Amino acid sequence: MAHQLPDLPYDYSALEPTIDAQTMKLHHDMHHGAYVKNLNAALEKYPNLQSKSAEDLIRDLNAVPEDIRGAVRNNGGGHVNHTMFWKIMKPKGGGDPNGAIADVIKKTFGNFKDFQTKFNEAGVKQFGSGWVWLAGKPGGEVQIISTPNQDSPISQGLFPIFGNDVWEHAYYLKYNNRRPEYLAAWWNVVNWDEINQRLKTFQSHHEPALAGR
Ligand code: MN3
Repeated sequence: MAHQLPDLPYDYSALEPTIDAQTMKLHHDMHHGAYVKNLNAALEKYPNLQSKSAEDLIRDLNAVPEDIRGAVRNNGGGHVNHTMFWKIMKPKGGGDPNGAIADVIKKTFGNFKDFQTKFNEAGVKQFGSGWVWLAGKPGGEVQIISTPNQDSPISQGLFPIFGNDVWEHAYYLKYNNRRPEYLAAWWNVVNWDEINQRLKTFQSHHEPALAGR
């Protein structure tokens, strides 16, 4: 099997009360599990693509054979997005951002509160299923974007510094149709240390956003 479902880095109940254990179990085992299974199935008849990382597959979707392009876009994207998602959350997370991400947010959005408001608004406005992101641009700056379905910023040439899943499967059992409530609560489980690691990876591949200003 080329791609494997990563273990959750904490128990199913670890993010309660923000995210309930049943949601975490279904979300990780069934939803993420299905993306991995379907990605592997799509790649079955293309052995030469099986050694490519999921990130590399979705980075250049035009290079993926047309008959599996949609499956790779959805399931490769789903695999990459969720692999990030579990890590950028943690029990007893949240609070104000620290380190480099705090600086980037302040310089780009003025302050953390305004950034949160804009991020949450973009998540609320994403029609149907999708994600809201803080994405890094090739020039080194960052922006808030949303994407439909399992589309990744990687496919647009952007770097996913972090994102929140606004599919109903991420929140419906606990928050029902109240997506804004979920988006507001989600900051309580954000893992700023992991996000700082991802920011560092982004900045090592791109011109640092804040250098020389
Ligand atoms: Mn999901």
